[in-house]
Amino acid sequence: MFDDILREKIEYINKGLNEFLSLTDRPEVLFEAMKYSVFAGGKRLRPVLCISACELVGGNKEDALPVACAIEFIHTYSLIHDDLPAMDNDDLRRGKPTNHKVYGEAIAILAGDALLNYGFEVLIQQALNSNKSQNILKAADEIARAAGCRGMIAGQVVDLLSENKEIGEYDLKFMHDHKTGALIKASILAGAIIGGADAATLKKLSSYAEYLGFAFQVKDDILDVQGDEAKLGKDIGSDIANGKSTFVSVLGLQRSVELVNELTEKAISILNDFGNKGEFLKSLTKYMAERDS
Ligand code: GRG
Repeated sequence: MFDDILREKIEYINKGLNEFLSLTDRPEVLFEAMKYSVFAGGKRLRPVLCISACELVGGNKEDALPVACAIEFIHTYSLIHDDLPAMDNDDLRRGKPTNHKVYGEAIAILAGDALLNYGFEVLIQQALNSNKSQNILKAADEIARAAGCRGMIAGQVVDLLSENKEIGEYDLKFMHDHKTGALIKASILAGAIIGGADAATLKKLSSYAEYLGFAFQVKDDILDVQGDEAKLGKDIGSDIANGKSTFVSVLGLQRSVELVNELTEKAISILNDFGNKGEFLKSLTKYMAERDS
């Protein structure tokens, strides 16, 4: 049941992404590079969260779709840039060659820039063409702040400055809250705003999003360490993985697993206030904690 609903939502989002990216213009390589990374196999967690939060508060998926797609464009830009030689210098993303490996560094930078810009173009167009433009602007404001200099970019800078250093739990939490937590939270709040949520509901969903985002990050570190251990065939749980501190290196594997479970329970308990309407997001919260990629 949950799997079917999730698949349906992902198909709906992929259709939307496809339509928004059906624009072709010159130069072809730019549009090709943008599409390459958007369709390279992401889980679509942020757009699913956005649409589900909209439905949770009584809104409909059609209104949330452009916002959900804009968020996925911005997320994809961040991954393209994160993989660049000047940042993480990764050859593979989602099991496929990274954008700069396929198109070269200059085109990858520009494809990332183009996706970031196009995300905001989609949001502005939506606001201009809607009779609920105020809500769309409020959602766009959440997304802009989460992606910007006090959000994801600040987290990325702290990440770069922390390379090859041991950092404590406080700094690690700051880094992840900004780098990944902020856009996850904005996805949920933007969806709820589009769905017409009142201030009290937004406050509740804000707490839900913080627990969910934190659990997502700790789980991501667990998956990274387990992936590296499988590759190296040895226990590296207490080392700094790839020159970076992780929740596993700071807290240990066992405490990290416990923490994911505790945060997931707290997130789910907030959804109890939404009755039956909260069931899908509850299952998604569990799915995110139990995922293996
Ligand atoms: C370059 C400004 C700038 C920011 C980059 C998001 C980010 C900041 C870097 C990503 C690095 C990373 C792998 C962080 C771990 C958590 C995370 C965001 C994983 C990727 O998100 P998923 O798992 O990705 O939702 P998919 O591929 O499913 O879309």
